[in-house]
Amino acid sequence: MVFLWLTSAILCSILMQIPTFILSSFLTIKPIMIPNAASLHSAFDPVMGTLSGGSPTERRLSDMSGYYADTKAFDSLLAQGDALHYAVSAVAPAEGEGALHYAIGNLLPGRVGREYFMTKGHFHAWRAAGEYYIGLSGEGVMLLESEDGTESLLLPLTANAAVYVPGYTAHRTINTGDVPLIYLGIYPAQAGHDYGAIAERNFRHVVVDVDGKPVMMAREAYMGSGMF
Ligand code: M6P
Ligand code: ZN
Repeated sequence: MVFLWLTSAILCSILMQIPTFILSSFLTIKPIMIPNAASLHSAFDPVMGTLSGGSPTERRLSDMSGYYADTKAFDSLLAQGDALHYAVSAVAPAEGEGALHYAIGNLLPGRVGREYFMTKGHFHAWRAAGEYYIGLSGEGVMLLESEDGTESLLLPLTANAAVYVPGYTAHRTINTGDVPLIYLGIYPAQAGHDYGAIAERNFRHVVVDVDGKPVMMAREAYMGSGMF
């Protein structure tokens, strides 16, 4: 009796699986693709600004030609040597819609004239893409500018602070401290970098040292101020 009951229970459960089996063989059910496990984990050093498995990009002072307002100060600094200005190490574990990439940035301290050392700054090629910046160490600010250049915003980027960069917004990182500014940027894989507009017209504002404090000032006002 028990044997009969067991056999019919097993038969029933096999029969119940059949429709699912047939269905799944006809429907293309996308398997969950887990990329190479090693690329899913990376360790970063919040003070050294390194990231395991990242692909590195280095910007030297000469790469910043045309970005700083005080060209005399820029030329005399460059004459002392083409030093490393900032380094970025990016991890791209997956591509396509929904995927995220991230990078650690290490921006050295210093000034060109009164302007603090900064990144080139960019829009995203896919304009709607936003980005999170997370400060790890050092002291800095993020300069944000709307696409039409009419709105600017300066936000602190320090350890334990996050800055959200909305889509359609140019963003530049600026080191206002005395030690390297280390931060993470997390962005959609499809964001892309568009440097063209900034290389051509730059940000409308500069961030300059006034009595030891960072001040955001209209570029034209700074140029005509006699401050350099
Ligand atoms: C962050 C991220 C990177 C970016 C880097 C340097 O780490 O936003 O995508 O490349 O900062 O900024 P930029 O590309 O403007 O030189
Ligand atoms: Zn970005």
